[in-house]
Amino acid sequence: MAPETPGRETQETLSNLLRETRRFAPPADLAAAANVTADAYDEAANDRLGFWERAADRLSWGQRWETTLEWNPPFAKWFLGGTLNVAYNCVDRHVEAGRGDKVAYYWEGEPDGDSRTLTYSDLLREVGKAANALTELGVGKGDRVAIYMPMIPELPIAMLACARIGAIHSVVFGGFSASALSGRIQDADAKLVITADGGYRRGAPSALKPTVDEAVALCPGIEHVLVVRRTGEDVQVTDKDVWWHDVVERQSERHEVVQHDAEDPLYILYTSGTTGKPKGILHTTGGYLTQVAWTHHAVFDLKPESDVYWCTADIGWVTGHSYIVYGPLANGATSVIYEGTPDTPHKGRFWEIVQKYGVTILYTAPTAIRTFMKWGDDIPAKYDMATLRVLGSVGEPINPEAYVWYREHIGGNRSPVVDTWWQTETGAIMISPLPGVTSAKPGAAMRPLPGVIADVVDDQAKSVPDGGGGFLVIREPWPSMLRGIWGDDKRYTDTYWSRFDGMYFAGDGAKRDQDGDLWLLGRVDDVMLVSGHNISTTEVESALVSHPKVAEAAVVGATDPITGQAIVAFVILRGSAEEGADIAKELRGHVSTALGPIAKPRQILVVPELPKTRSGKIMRRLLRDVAENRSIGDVTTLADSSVMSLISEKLPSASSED
Ligand code: 6R9
Repeated sequence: MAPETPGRETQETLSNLLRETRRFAPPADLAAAANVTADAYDEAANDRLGFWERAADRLSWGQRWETTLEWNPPFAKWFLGGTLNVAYNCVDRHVEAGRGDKVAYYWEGEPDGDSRTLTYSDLLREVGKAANALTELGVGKGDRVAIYMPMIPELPIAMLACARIGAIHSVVFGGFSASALSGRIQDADAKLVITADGGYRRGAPSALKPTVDEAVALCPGIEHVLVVRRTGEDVQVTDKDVWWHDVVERQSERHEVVQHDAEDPLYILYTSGTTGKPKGILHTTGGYLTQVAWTHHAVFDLKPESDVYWCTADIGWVTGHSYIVYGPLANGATSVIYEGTPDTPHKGRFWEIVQKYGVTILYTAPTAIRTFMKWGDDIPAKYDMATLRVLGSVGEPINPEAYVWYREHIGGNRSPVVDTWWQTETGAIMISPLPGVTSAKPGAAMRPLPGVIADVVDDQAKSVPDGGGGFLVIREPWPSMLRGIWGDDKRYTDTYWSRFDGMYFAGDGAKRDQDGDLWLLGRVDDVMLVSGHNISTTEVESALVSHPKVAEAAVVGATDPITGQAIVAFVILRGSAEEGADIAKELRGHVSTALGPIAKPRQILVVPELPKTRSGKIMRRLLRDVAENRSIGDVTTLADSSVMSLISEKLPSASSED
């Protein structure tokens, strides 16, 4: 039986307010040459496991598997009996096939002119040396290695070296604090940390090593700290430290490939979720690589011979693991990696990089897109971006208006946008249009990919009909699914598999429209209950962003004596918009027209910034504290903790009257 969620059982499921009629069909030339056609849906529907077997056959296996799937809910094993090496699949096999001179990464540092090009042959040598160095440092199969690095080539090299020898990496985003880092090192019981003296952020060196020193002081299990010299700034050297340029550079470039079992762990990646201790999400080898490689090939229509692909995420997040490192390299892609921020040294930096490398596929996040909208259309207009042919979005629901802006101002109205829904836990993209198949709707993730069985259910676990809203679930195991939470099977079962019997519950709300297409509506923890209606934050935010003066919006439900909860909206205006006295009235009227009076915010506050996690997701929990005049809760996961005081200052001017 599903546990109770107080207050929700008797309520209607998510209201479905937004009406969107725009459609964008795939470009004819892209459709004609697409890697994946509509047949894939039929193939997978007829024989789901056979479909994933064919996807697995895109990889090179030492020994082919015997059992495709062993499912003891909620524990799945894929491709049992099979052996493979992830690093071999990502690097060696491309060199062996004569593509050693092909560029794997164009790396662009933040300081102007700082760039490096690594071919697949270069990568093979670097990964071989790093794998030999890890062995010399006493790291073996199954050992955990914490990686805390800036966005430099040594980061994917370190990950691949771990994968090569079967060590389990745990990449910790370089913006996390010493206590976050030490907690993750301790939870995984890592024996080595790989780091750098620092990286470049917003035009200046930003040190990492002091944070590592502070963390390692609390972690007696750490035997060595392997340090890349990136900025050349002075660092304190401890007796555990070894320099990358000493230990790695003197190693042999040759490292014999060893095969690992398909279910051997590949990595742990911590995700904090909304509350509680971070969860160490565990991914394994064969199923993970199968699904990241296939989805990267299918969703981005990657042509390794001609495409230049750029995912702007940080490798410290799952998006970087799956779609900067493992997926693109398994497919032999040429990718761009950029070290810095989009506004350094100027706000056209991304578009300058697109122009410089002739980027053809761009994968970024709605938070970045809305920031570019705020900065103004004139900035991307200065650059030649005619090479772009597919655009992707990930991380949050993309508001229809942001989608249309991205399509028009970045994609020149010619490139399809794929809105890709997935999670750290799912490992790979689960719901997304296919660029050569789907007539996409702005703001919709559309359909589960072939081989993925997703559904929207009500609180009784029944599928909602077309036009209904509810909880997004996955009904069948998928190859790249998490295999558990590191060291805590019970938490794994409780967190993901207990809300609905036999289904994976992702924590997101969704609706299925009249055509059966899926729209993500945000985390269910954020859903607002207004006069008995469950209203999604995403829909109200999208209505606000569709107003020409609004660049970004976050809405929350605040306790209200009459309606139970009332909607409070925080908005950032576009660069060109004036904050007139009547803006709140104007926007309330706009939402009321777009969605209906039930969704009209009680209050609208114009703010300079919104609180975001370091991966760019809006933290509505903190805005609820502001809206309910409470003292503001835990801000440790905020990217910029000063944002909350900027927002609180705005509060007295909040107007709630028409
Ligand atoms: C890949 C990633 C997962 C959560 C997920 C959902 C939100 C991600 C989305 C999306 C709507 C999309 N999310 N992609 N919501 N549309 N296309 O972001 O992983 O950091 O674990 O976050 O992000 O709420 O549950 P992760």
